[in-house]
Amino acid sequence: MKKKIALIFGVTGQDGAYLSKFLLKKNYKVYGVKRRSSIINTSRIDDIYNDINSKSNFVLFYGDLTDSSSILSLIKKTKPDEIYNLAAQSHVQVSFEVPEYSAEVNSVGTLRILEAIKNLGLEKKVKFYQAGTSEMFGKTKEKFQNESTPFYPASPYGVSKVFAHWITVNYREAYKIFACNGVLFNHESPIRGETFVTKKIIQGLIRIKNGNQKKLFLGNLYSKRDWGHARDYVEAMWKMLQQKKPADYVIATGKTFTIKEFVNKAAKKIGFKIRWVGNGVNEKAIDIKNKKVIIECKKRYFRPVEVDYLKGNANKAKKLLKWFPKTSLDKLIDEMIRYELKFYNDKL
Ligand code: NAP
Ligand code: F7E
Repeated sequence: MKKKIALIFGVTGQDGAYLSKFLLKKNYKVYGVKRRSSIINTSRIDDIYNDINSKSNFVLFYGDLTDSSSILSLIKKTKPDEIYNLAAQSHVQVSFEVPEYSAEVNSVGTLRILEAIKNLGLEKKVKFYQAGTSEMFGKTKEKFQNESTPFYPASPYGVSKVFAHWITVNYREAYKIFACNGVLFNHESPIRGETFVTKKIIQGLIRIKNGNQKKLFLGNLYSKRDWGHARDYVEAMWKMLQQKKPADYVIATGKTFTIKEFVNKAAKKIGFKIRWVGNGVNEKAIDIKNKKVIIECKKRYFRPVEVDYLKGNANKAKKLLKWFPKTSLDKLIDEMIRYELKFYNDKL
């Protein structure tokens, strides 16, 4: 049987790495698009990347979502059955500092891929996945967010993804492209980017424990997030593209925790006994054993507008995709800690 071909934009990111490995296991030929950077940016996929072997099922090309010509020529060259758009300026706080670039990549970049599919006449052949986000719900007041919850984005990142969501729906309706939006809630893993809060907390606490760092500086401890595992979530992306009809799906665990609860769980597992003192930006955590302050809040990590509360309802995905989250927050934290400890000869 002919191998299915997938083209992944954002292949060097957390989800790109998990999705590539998932699709290779399913016997796909996977083409990935990486952008040029001044240092090598393939660390998450080095274990599957072999640019010497011309028969490899995993091949990388240079390209960029700000560059229509590269998008068009890569789709033409690779002739994919499925395109996954995971590429983005994905950091919410950074999007306040580079709002125009975030829109250029996240919004117009998505449009560029859809236009390329249309202009190459591939509307009937290619299936398209768009990486949507719970950040689109932003300041919502709904207790659970699902596919019918109105969007109220609260950052340039969230707003840029709302455009990407609706342009995907629009090209599905106008040109009958098999295009799906996955509205994914936060998902983490050992290879999560180091400036996202879960990785920052675990890496910081382990460094403190090993004497390589004195303090961890955080922002708002009271926002709540619905955290799952990236490995579980890439399976949902693939499942969306295997359905008879294209549709949009919320992917979430249905459980939510504050950042402080995450810190408390991680600190305990790493072997700290901590006591919180103070309020707001003056809140601190003290290591009870040696009375040292190990966590402080810093104004610079608070956002101009915060998304306070996210909790997803993935019933549609459970029913139609038979998708279920497999990893609890505790298991996720354990896995992230185990991975981090490898850099310290497993010492705590
Ligand atoms: P990530 O780790 O930040 O990866 C983003 C990827 O996009 C990287 O490969 C990055 O390349 C690439 N990229 C950035 N700008 C680009 C450009 N101009 N042209 C081409 N590629 C570009 O993000 P992730 O956590 O894997 O998330 C994957 C997607 O899901 C993103 O679209 C994100 O917005 C969305 N999402 C993520 C979550 C989550 O909790 N993780 C939840 C909902 C939605 P470099 O490696 O060179 O930086
Ligand atoms: O922040 C608070 C921060 O940056 C989570 C992206 O993948 O998920 C991610 O966006 C919460 C926020 O993720 C720090 O204020 C406190 O309330 O880990 P984060 P995010 O903003 O939820 C969504 C679904 C995406 O789509 C995005 O691409 O933690 N927080 N102190 C902090 N956050 C960070 N980064 N750093 C801190 O020091």
